Amino acid sequence: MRKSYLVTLGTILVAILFVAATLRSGNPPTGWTGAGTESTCNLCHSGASPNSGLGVLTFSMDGGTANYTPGNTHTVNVSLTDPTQTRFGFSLTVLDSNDNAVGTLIRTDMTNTSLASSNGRQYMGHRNAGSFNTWQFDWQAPATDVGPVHFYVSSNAADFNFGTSGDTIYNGIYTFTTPVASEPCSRDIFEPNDTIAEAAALPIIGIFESAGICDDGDIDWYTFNVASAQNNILLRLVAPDIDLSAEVYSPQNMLIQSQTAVANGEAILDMNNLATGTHYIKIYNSSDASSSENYKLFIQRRNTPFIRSATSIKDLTSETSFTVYSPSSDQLRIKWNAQEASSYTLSLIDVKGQTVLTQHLREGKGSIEKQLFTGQLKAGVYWIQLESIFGRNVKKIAVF
Ligand SMILES: [Ca+2]
Ligand SMILES: [Ca+2]
Repeated sequence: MRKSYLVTLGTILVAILFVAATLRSGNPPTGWTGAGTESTCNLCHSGASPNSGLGVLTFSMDGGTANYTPGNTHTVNVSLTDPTQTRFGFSLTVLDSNDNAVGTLIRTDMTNTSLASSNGRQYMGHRNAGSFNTWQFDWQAPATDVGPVHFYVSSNAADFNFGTSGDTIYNGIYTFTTPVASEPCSRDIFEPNDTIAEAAALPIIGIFESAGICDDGDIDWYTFNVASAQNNILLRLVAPDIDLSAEVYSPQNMLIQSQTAVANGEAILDMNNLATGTHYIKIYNSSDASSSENYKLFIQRRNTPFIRSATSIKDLTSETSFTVYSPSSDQLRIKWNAQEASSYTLSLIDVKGQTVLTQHLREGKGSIEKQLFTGQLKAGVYWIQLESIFGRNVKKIAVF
């Protein structure tokens, strides 16, 4: 009977003591939405880099439209979740493409939202920040079509420790246009962008809904810039009807990654540790069908690498982060917490790279614990590997 001991745990859990931090417990200050030359909440609230946490900022108008109607009043929903934080707040303003305020923001929830004006701009925000994290208000569109309008949102998930550290900021830009229902290309605000020389610049974060591929062989090129910080980029292409493909090229025009969003699906391109400089995105029709298609582009950046997810944009690196302990001399127990149901392969690999034990698992979400019996193994160093569609994690052990 061999005894097994844990020699090193690939990841040492470090208890990080966030010393401080709550967000503006009353109402948010104005002028911090990221619109135009504004900074975001991150200038004062420190902690993780913006958009780098486990949280999700969501934004919708009228339940998910990409369009506004001149003169109409639209209902806007903003929500922010972050499983690691307890207090939530946001600030938002609306500008046209010339950075001029556009339309009218209207409070409809006097308990949970606040409205302020400064320098000719309106700011909708939280009121008396607390655990409340889903806000609703109205926006009346201008009387005439003013082209694309952009909602700039900076939100804060805070740890409620009465300071500005330990908070995570989530920023987003959400663009809407007037509807032109029948022809995708006539509502494509980025055209002409048919060649790489005509590529349209995308902000590094946000959702872009006003784009389409036409049935005349249209190709859409975009650029985005990568800085030395937050050089992990996730691009998501959603195409409801026909197969569209996305390709991403480096500043040297080398293909980095390509994915196809099959009909009624999406493609996720996770690109980590990118070089600094201007990168290029190409969107084109990769199906046999000659048809037009509206699509959505989501782009996000952060400091920590993205691990590909088949289902959604969120940090799933923790999906395969496990702990190991040895309750008796001949067994190891492996524990992890699954955010979603998934298939796993749990393996024990020897120093020659040979897999000596394998378990194929199908698990629901929640806390999972599995055991490996090591009594028959030769003494030596082994690696435990837990792999799923979300990623892979390895820890080294020794069997004596
Ligand atoms: Ca187009
Ligand atoms: Ca085009």
